This record gives sequence, C-alpha cells and structure tokens, in this order.
Amino acid sequence: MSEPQTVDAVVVGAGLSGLYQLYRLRELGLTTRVLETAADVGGTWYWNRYPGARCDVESLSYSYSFSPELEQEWTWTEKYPTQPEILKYINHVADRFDLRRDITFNTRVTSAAYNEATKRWLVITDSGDVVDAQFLIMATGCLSASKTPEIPGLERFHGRTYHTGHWPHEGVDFSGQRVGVIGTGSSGIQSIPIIAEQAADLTVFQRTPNFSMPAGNRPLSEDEVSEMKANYRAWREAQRTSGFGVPVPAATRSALEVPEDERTAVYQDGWDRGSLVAILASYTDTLTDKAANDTAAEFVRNKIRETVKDPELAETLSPRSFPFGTKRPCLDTGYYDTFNREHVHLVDVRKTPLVEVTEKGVRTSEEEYEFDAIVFATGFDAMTGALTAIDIRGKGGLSLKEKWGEGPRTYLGLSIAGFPNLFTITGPLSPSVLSNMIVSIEQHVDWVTDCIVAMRERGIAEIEATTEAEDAWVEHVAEVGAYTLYPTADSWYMGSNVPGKPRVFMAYIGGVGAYRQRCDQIVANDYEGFALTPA
Ligand code: NA7
Repeated sequence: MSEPQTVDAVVVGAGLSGLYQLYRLRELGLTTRVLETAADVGGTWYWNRYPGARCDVESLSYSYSFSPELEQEWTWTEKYPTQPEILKYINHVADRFDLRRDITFNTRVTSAAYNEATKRWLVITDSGDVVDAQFLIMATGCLSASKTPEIPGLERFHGRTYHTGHWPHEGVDFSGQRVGVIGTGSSGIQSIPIIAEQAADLTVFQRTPNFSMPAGNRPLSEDEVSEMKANYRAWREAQRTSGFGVPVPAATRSALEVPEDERTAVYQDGWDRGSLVAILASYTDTLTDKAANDTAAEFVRNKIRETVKDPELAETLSPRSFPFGTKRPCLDTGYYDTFNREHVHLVDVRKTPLVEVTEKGVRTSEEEYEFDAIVFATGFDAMTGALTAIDIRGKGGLSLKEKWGEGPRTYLGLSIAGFPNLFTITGPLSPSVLSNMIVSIEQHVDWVTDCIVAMRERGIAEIEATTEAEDAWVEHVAEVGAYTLYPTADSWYMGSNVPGKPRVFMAYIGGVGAYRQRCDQIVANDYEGFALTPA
C-alpha cells in the first residue's frame, strides 16, 4: 500500500454527478481526488453502449444548467439523445472545464473507513492507492451495478455473451447470427429492434412484459434549439420546481372524471409526442388510484393489440401484473412491430422458465434454444448496489452493508447516520430515479457544496445526520410511497429484481420541487436533523 494522499474531498465516480461535484469543489479551492473504475468519464453513459441506447428525457432538458456559456455553445441534434451524443457532451464538459487532471481512472474503490479521532475518511482502491480526505462524496450512480441472472451453466456456453450495461466499445455485429436476448426492460426494448435488423434469428426471453411507447425520435430543428437557448433560464427554473424535473402543466382532474373519448385524446397526444411524462402526469390520480391507472394501462395495451398482428403474441407482450408507470415505462423505436417479423420469437419464461445455459444456448423447461450469442439485458442492483459493493465503515466500524440489511436508511437520500462527512449524490430515498437525473444531481451537488462552505465558515469539522432525523425521513418516504401504486409492483425501485434484496420503495415520490424546498428549509433551520461538531 502506498503512502496516503491527503486531500479535502474524495469523489467516487466520474459520471454526471462526480464531474459536477469536482467542478464545484474546485471552485471553492478544495483539493479533490475523483476515483473512477472506468478508463474515462461518463459513468452510466460510459458503460451502457448497447445498440439503440438513448436517454428517456429529451435532449434539451438532459443537460447541466450550471454554466450559461456551456448551454449556449452545445447543440443537441435529436429529440432524445443517443448514448454516443451524451457521452460526447460529457467529454466536452470534462475538457472545457479541465476536469480530467483530478480524476484517477481505471481505479475501483474497495473500502472506506471513517476515523473518529481525525474526523476523516481513509479510502482504499484496488490499485493500492490510499487517500485521506475530510469528505467522502459517493457519486456512484443509481443504475451502475449490473446484474447477470442467476441461471446455472453460464460458463459452459460456447458462443459470445454480452451484458447491455457492459457493451464492448468496438460494438457488436450480429449479422447472420442466432441471438437470444434475456430481459425486456428499457435496455432490452431499445436494443431488440436493432439486434433484430442484424440477426438471422432472434429469440427474446421475457419474464415481465413492460409498458413502452414510441419515442417519436427526430432531428431537432434549428428553431427549437434556438428557442430553448433563448429561454434556458426560465426552463431551468420550471424544471427545478416540477414534479419529475420535466416541466409539464399541473394536472387538475382525476382520470375518472373525464369522458372516455376526451381521456383517450389526451393519452393519444402524449403518445404522439413520445412523452411519457405527459401520460403519467395528465391526471392527478394516475399513480395513486388503480382504476384511474387502468385507463392509461389499457390505452397502451390497445396500442400493442393494434401493432402486433398475432393476437396471442400481443397478449403475451401486454403488461398486466403491475400498474402503468410503477415499473419504469420505456420509450422505443419499433419495439412491438419487431415481433411481427418472422425471424423474431418471444418466449414467456413465466410459462416455460429458464432452466440453464448450455454449451449451445439456453434451455427452458420445454426446449433447448441454440444461439451464437446471448445478450443479457437483465438490469442492475439499483440504487444501493454500487454503494454496498464498497466496504464502507462509519463510526465504531459500522458497515454500511449491514446497516442497510433491511433496506436503505438515509436522511434526505443525502446523508447517513453513523457515517459523518459522507454524502450520497442521488442516494436512496431521494427523488433521483423518479426524476430527470441531471436536475436531481445538480440539486444534491449544490446542497453538498453549500454545506461544505457553511462548515468551513463556521469552523465545523464534522456533520452527521441524527438517527431521529433519519428515522423520520425513512418513515416519511415510505408514507408518501404508500400513498401511490409504486409499492404494488415488483420493480427495481422496490429491489424485487435482486433475489434476497429487502422489499423497500427506494425513491422519494414527493416531487422534485417539494423535495428541494424541504432540503433548503433544513438548511434555513440551521441544518435541522444534523449534528454539527466544531473543529
Ligand atoms: P431493467 O429495467 O431492470 O430490466 C431488466 C429485465 O431483465 C427485466 O425485463 C427483467 O424481468 C429481466 N430479468 C432480470 N433477471 C432475469 C432473470 N433471471 N430471468 C429472466 N429475466 C430477467 O433493466 P434495464 O437495463 O432494461 O433498464 C434499467 C433502467 O435504465 C430503466 O428502467 C431506465 O430507467 C434506464 P423482470 O421485470 O424483473 O421480471
């Protein structure tokens, strides 16, 4: 092990969160070391290079707001940005603000321990680096710990295997191949139509059908771009006070109080515009009342029936086991239509479960399928996975993994009792994955930065969430969640996709705007719910 490097702050992760946090800390004159597993910047957008990967928030909203100059000089080309374009943007930001010189790449943080005497963190990496820092800021992302399914025999397969979250950088050409895709979440739904274009034969293994709607992707016109550039300030403000970080008119009526034809026209409008949020937020009760939700769910199921020619296949592709929106709905380009193609097959693994991977392919309870390549689009150990993968020890050697044994416990999704001077950007129990991520990232980074400024000005050495404040926040998040339909679904929001993971609704659905107000109020109340220890 090398001699410790001493800095003011360690930031773990060089994605959108880590880069902005570095930028803000550097502005304050703090010495900062960013530690990143990948060979370059980008985080989620560095790894998820599968064919068709796109963000489901529109380009003009999915960008940083902190630099008006950056806003003006960068020009998005399509309505929904592709992964390569987002990664190009992130690289541009890293270069423009000269961020790389404080980032150590190809380095995974393995452990971090808090020293109560010095009130500092000791961070250790897999390259043997040791960094001693007052602040430890986890910018590790919510969908970054990928998950390969627990099907026996994986190592036996003679063909190639891929995970959508770790796609080879040189790309993959499936031309002429027999391909199996396991998983029909966003990654599966975005990549399946493109893989189908190339493959000689494609079999999709579906455990749970998902709601998806056409992204309606298209080039952005010069007028759209310049209009947004002229109005960025007002738009950003509207994002910050909105429910999901995407401004939409506030709903005023229940879905059940409007005539069916009017409701259908509203859903159709959202559908035509490729706007998930427009459908989710059209009515006050879509996410809280099952009957109201059914109207949106049935609208989408009707679209599936209209698109997929074989009625039985359409039924298998139609989600029924969870309310619309309670698992992340997807935006696609030609997904349902792909199943009209002769060489594309669907296997319902609820009816015929996956038994094992064999030398030749995949065996279900009914038959063996032979493949040249298998694609795992099987998702992530979301929200907590990247944090618990690191051996993080707080006061008294308390292990974060053990503390979260029954589900994540945080104060505001930002701070954890027993783990002073540690912050989690878009951590569990904050709006994070239920919002436009960049809006939530900037809010957390700004809050943390202001907190560090306040500590320095007041001579505070240590900040820690109190157990009482944390307990109350955990209860509040669960209470607000229970008011909605989210906890009724088996989703990664609930941890249900990872065997053995406690079933807890891990995000805050109180709304981005309301959440921000609460965080600001806590500061105004002299960091209510935190214990501040002078140097
Ligand atoms: P998701 O949304 O978690 O999707 C993973 C898919 O893989 C989903 O259909 C799962 O079925 C399926 N899956 C997972 N494990 C298995 C096993 N063991 N057998 C069969 N099928 C399995 O991940 P994505 O990468 O698509 O998207 C993640 C988020 O990124 C997305 O929500 C957007 O926000 C962007 P299940 O539904 O669990 O039954």
